Amino acid sequence: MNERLLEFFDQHADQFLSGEEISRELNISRTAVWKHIQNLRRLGYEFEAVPRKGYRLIYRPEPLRVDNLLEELSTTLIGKSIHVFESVDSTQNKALQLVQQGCEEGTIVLAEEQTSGRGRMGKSWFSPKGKGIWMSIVLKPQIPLKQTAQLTLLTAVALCRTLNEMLDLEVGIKWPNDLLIEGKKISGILLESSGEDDRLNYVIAGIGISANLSKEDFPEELSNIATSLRLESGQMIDRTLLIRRFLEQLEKLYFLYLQQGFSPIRTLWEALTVTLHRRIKIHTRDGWMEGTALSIDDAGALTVQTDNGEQVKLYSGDIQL
Ligand code: BT5
Repeated sequence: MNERLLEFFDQHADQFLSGEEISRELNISRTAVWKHIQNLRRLGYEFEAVPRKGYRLIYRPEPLRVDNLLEELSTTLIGKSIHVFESVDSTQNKALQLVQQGCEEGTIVLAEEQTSGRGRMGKSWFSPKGKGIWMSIVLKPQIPLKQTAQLTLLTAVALCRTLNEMLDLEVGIKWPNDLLIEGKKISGILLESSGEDDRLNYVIAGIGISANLSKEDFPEELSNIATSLRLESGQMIDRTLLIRRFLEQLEKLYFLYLQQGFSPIRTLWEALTVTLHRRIKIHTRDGWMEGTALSIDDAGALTVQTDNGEQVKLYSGDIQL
C-alpha cells in the first residue's frame, strides 16, 4: 500500500492530494489514508498537510547506495568491507560483534536508523530513519593506549574538512568531539576502544551526522542546540556521496598520522577549532569549571587556564561556549 500511495504522489509531483482523492484512488478509508501517511513519515518521508488542500510529498529519503559507494570509493583500507542495516540498536554494537568475529581493519557499519544510538557517558544520540549518517568504523592502529584520544580529533578534522569542501558552510570543531555550525551541533564522534599491556587492540569510531533532518524531526530538547546540514545549507544532502568523500579524507589523514604522528593532525585541528583562545565553561567529572582554553597537547588533552591562574589539563568534558 505504501508503494501505491507513493506512486500516486509521484504521478502528481509537487501537488496537493486531498484525503478524499487518495481514498478513492486506493480504495481505502480516510482513516486508513492518514495511517499510511503516518507510516511513511516514520520511514523518513515528509508531507506538508494543509486543511482543505490535503497532503503534498516534500521529502523522499534517498536510501544509502552501497553498490554505488563501493564502486566509486578510492580508499585502500577504510571501507574495504561495508555492512549496511535498515535498523540496529547502535552501529557501535554491530561493529563490536564484527570485531569479536575477527573483522579486518577498515570495516564499516552503517544503518538507516538506530533505536539506541549513544553518545558519551550514557547520553543518547537521536538517529531517525533515512535522515542521517549513523556509522561506525573499525581501526586497529599500533599505538599506545594513551594516544587513543588523538583519533577523536583526527576523525573530527576529517569530517570538518569534508563538510567545508562539499558545502558552503562554516563548520567548526568544539573540543573534543562535536562539529558545530553557528554554535549548533550537527555531528558527534564517539570512540570506544579496548587494549591490553598499554597497547590499543582496536578502536570503534562512531560518527553521527545530522544530514537531512527537518526542523520537525528534532525532539523539543534538541531544537535549540542541534541542527542539520540540510537546514543550514538549504539543500538535500546526498548521504552516499558525503560518506564516500569523508572516508577518502579520513584515510588520507589516517595514513598521514601513521607515518608522521599526531603533530600534522594537531596543526589542522587547531585551524578548525572554535574552542581555543576563548573563555569557556566546562562540565567535567568533578563539576563545572570556568577559564580560558589555551591549547591541546600531543595526547589531545585540553589545557585550561582557570581564573586563579592555575593551568589544568582536561582529558574529557562538555564545553558550553
Ligand atoms: C556524541 O556524544 O556527540 C557522540 C555521538 C556519536 C553518535 C554515533 S552514531 C553512530 C555510532 N553509533 C552510536 O550508537 N553512536 C555513534 P556526546 O558528546 O555525549 O553528545 C550527546 C549529545 O548530543 C546529546 O546529549 C544531545 O544533546 C546531542 N544530540 C543527540 N542527538 C543528536 C543529533 N542527531 N544531532 C545533533 N545533536 C544531537
